[in-house]
Amino acid sequence: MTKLEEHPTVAALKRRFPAAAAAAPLSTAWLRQLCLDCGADDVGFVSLDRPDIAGERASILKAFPATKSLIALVCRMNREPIRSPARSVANLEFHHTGDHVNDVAREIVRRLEAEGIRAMNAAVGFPMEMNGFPGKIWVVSHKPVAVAAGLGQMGIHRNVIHPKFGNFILLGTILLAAELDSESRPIDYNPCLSCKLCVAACPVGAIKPDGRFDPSACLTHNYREFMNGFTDWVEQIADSPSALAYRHRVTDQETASMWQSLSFGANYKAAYCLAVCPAGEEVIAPFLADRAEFVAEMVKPLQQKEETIYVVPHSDAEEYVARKFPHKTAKRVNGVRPSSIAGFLSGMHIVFQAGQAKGLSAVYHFTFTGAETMQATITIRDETLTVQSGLIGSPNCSVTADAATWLGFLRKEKSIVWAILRRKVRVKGRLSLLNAFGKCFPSTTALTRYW
Ligand code: B12
Ligand code: SF4
Repeated sequence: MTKLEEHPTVAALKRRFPAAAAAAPLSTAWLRQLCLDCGADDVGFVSLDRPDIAGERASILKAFPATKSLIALVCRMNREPIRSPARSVANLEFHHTGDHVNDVAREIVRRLEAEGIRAMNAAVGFPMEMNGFPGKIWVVSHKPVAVAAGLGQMGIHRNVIHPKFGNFILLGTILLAAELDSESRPIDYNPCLSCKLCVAACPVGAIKPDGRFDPSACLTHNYREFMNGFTDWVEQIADSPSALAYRHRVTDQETASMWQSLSFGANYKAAYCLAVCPAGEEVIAPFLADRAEFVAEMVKPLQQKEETIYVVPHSDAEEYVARKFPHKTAKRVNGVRPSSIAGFLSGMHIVFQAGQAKGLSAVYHFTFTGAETMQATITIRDETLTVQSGLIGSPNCSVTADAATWLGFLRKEKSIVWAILRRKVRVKGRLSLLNAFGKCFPSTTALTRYW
C-alpha cells in the first residue's frame, strides 16, 4: 500500500502549495496586497500570542482552534450619509459598509483557501452567538485587534479612530491558521482630539467626559430594534389585551419602524458619536478652519432633532434627556435582563448607573444557594463598581438568596417581598442600603418598584 505522503493527491498538493506544505511564515507584504485587492482600505497583522489581545484568545480559539495570527481590516464609510439627521440615510451606509466588510473578508478567506491556507472570517457585527445574550455574544472584538494591528486608537467615544479616515470606518478580523513573517504595532498617538463633541451629541449621555461609557444607555436607545428592544416589543404585544391597548403602548410609527428593521435589516436610532467626530487627517480640515461652523453644521441638527429616546425608568439616561434635551420625547422601556446568576454578576458593569450611585459607599456580600451556588462581593464607592468573587472584607449589607428566586426577581417574574417573607431571600443590614443598591441597577433589579 502507498504511504500517505507518496499518495498522488498529497504529492500534487505539496507541489501546488509549497508555502503551506513547508509551514513557512506567510509574507505580510503578499497578504497586505491580497487584502487591498479584495477591497480593504487598510490592513494590519497581529500574532495571537500578543499580550494586547490576550482577552480575545479564548473565544477566538473556541471558534477556530487552529488560529495562529489575525488580519485586521478597515473599510471606509462615506461621511456625509453618517452625519445626516435622516437616520434612514445613515443606516443605509452602515448596512452597506457592514456587508462590504463581510464580502471583503469572505473573499480574502476564499483566496487563502485556494492557496491551501486555512482561514476564517468573523462577522462584522451580526449574526452573533445569541445563546450567550446578554453576555459576550461576539466571536472576536474587532476594536482591540484593530488597535494592536496599528489601524488606529479608541477615542473618548470608544470607537476606533483611524489616523487618516477618522472614525468613519467599520472593522473586520480574519483568523489565520498560519504564522506571519512580520507584525504591525499600535500607532504611537491617539487621533482623538478630546473635543468632546461626541459627549455633547449623544442623546442618552452614554459617553462621559472622562471617557467612561454607559453601554446600557446606548443599548436601550440605539439598539431599540435589536435583541432586548425587540424582545420587549414582543412582550408589549403579548401583554396587550386588545389592538387598542397595544396602540396605547406602541405608536403606529414605532410598529412601522420595527417592520422596517425586520424587513431591511435592523436600524440604529443614533450613532451620533461617530457622526460628529472631527478626528482624522482626511476629516479634520473643516473643524480646524471654523470650529463654530462645524458645530453648527454637524452637531446642532442632531441635538435639535425632535425624536423619541428610549430609556430605562430611573436611569441616568432618563435624567439626562430631561435635563439636556427636553424637546426630545423620553419613552420608558424595559432594559436588558440576566438569565443566570453568573450572567447577573458579569453583566453588572454594563447596567451600572454611576449617576444613581452618588453618595453611596457600601460593601455588599451576596451568597447564592440552590441551582447556582456562588459568592460575590460588590463594592460601590465614588460612583464606581467593583465585583469580586468570594466574600471579601466586612460587608455593610449581606444578601443570601436562592438563585432561582433571585433570578426570578431580577427578571421581574417574582416579588421580592414574597421572597423575603418565605425566607428565600435573607437580608442582613439596613434595607435602605439594599434599596440604594437597586437604584444603581434600574435596568435589571426594579428594586425601587417593590421597596
Ligand atoms: C458590543 C458592541 C457594542 C455595544 C458596546 C459598545 C462598546 N463600547 O463596546 C453597544 C451595543 C453599546 C454598541 C454600540 C455601538 N457600536 Co458596537 N459593537 C459591539 C461589538 C459586537 C463588540 C464590542 C467590543 O469589542 N467590546 C469590548 C471592548 C473592546 O470594548 P470596550 O469599549 O473597551 O468595553 C465595553 C464593552 O466591553 C461593554 N460590554 C462588555 N460586555 C458587554 C455585553 C453587552 C451586551 C454590551 C451591550 C456591552 C458589553 O462594556 C465595556 C465598557 O464600556 C463590536 C463588533 C465586534 N465583534 O467587535 C461592535 C463595534 C464595536 N460597534 C461599532 C459601532 C459602529 C457601534 C455604534 C456606532 C453602532 C451604531 N451604528 O449606532 C455604537 C457606538 C457606541 C459607542 N460609542 O461605543 C463598530 C465600531 C467601529 C469603530 N470605528 O470602532 C464595531 C467594531 C463593529 C464593526 N465591526 O465595525 N456596540
Ligand atoms: S468627537 Fe472629539 S472627543 Fe469624541 S472621539 Fe472624536 S475627537 Fe475624540
